Amino acid sequence: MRGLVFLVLLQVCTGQFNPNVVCGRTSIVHLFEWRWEDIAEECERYLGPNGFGGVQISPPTENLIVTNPKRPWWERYQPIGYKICTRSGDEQQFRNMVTRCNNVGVYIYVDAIINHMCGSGVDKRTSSTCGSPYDANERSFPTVPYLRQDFNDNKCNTGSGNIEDYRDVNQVRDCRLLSLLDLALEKEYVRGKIADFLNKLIDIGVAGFRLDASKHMWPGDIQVIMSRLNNLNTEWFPNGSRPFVFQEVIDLGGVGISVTEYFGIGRVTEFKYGAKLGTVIRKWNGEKMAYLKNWGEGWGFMPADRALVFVDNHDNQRGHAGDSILTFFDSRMYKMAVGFMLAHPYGFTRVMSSFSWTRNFVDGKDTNNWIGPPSHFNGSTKAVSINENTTCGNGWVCEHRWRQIKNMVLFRNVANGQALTNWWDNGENQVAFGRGSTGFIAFNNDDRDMDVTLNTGLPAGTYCDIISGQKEATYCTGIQIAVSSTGTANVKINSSAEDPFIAIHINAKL
Ligand code: QV4
Ligand code: CA
Repeated sequence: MRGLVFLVLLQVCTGQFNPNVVCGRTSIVHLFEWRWEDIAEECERYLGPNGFGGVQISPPTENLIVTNPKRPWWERYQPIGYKICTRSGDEQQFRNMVTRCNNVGVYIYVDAIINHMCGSGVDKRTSSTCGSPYDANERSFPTVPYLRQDFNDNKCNTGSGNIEDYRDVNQVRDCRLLSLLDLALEKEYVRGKIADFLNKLIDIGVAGFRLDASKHMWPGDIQVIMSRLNNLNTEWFPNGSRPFVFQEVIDLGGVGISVTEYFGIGRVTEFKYGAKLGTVIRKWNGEKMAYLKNWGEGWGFMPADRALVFVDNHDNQRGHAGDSILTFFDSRMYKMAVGFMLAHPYGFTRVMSSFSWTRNFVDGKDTNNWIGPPSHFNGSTKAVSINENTTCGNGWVCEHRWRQIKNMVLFRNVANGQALTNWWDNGENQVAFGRGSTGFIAFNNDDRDMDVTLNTGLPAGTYCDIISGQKEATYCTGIQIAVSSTGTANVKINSSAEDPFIAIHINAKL
């Protein structure tokens, strides 16, 4: 009897670390700034059929409309209430998206902003995406409603009321991030309003949350709010499923707040991952791919079962020139980095899917990094159009549809649960490894050609490289790789190859 109670508890407690993806699916994609209608279509026509586990969506909550600059993407990080009503769509479109995506086994993860509302200095005549009233100066958000006493103005100990020194934990959590009105999360009333809002989304059918600005919230407060969340909707999820939680905490190892404080609540974003991988692939600071042999905890990253990993995100893809982060702007290196991430067992993986903009670096900083999604003159977001060759149009980059990336998402599903095996490197930037007897990948990031015979761990046969092409019914559209009866393969990769890596797996065997 006691054992039974324990088991039940265990299932409930581990839920928040479990991504809730359909068994055998292993990645989610951030469809940054996409409209709900387009996401619903994408789930059905592309993500479901290609083994994606879920979608991180942009914040669904009503936000203020910023006109100077004109409709930046970041206006959505300034909520003025919890109505589901943004440039991505209204509540009905949101419900439609969740239902349609869930029905094809692609789950929805909401970017939830619960640390703050809009900026403190916003003029009350500024409009909002659903026309709801609010008054930042009066701290009044009537659609929730929140009032003056629901914010941390009195608790914050800085002169400006904003965070002035990141080394002071009290400031980081009780003062305003970027002047954004900081909610008093220790208050019963505020906790209740946030739990109601998240529970509404859960009941609609979402599978979990990205908790924006988690570093700026006391872990104890988050914990209490999370404990009040409903189990997931049983129309799609097993009884007793807990919402998946991943907390946005940027911890690059400096002073201040550590990711470890958040491990009890759910997963945490591992920002070291993309920063380090970018440095390695760019070969900066003497880094080499050979050093990736102990990638993961060996590099000082958090435990694999706590990590949410990514090559770039919507913030750091807009970073300064000279940053190591790789993005679609550096497509050749980017594909290698995403390929490496998806092949490597460490962490739960998120693929980025962006819209394009024209960068304008001034003193190393991109003065255009505010530019919002492709939009019409009236500010409404443009639809994602699909070209005949399956890429996207209208300014949407759709990295997740790049053949190399899409195929590596499938590779990760095939290799799920298999350990990293048969590591090989040349001491420089030629490396290879397998995933048990399910998959094998090799990279040549050196300036000389690669021509070696390696242990793949795979059964004998002819395989289609899923980077230069893929397997169609009975043939390969790209390179073929022969695996011998002893599991070895001759791997040739020219340093000048369009994509200097190859990958094979058991579902791409002829
Ligand atoms: C500015 C000044 C303030 C000043 C204020 C006065 O910076 O010091 O007091 O004007 O009006 C926008 C502007 C920013 C402006 C702010 C308030 O860019 O210049 O403040 O609005 O008007 C996104 C953007 C921000 C944007 C914000 C709100 O990145 O530029 O701010 O949305 O619209 C830390 C945190 C981490 C955070 C990261 C950006 O630890 O949690 O900074 N990341 C998340 C999101 C991110 C989002 C927020 C948090 C806020 O990933 O996208 O910020 O929700 O590292
Ligand atoms: Ca706070």
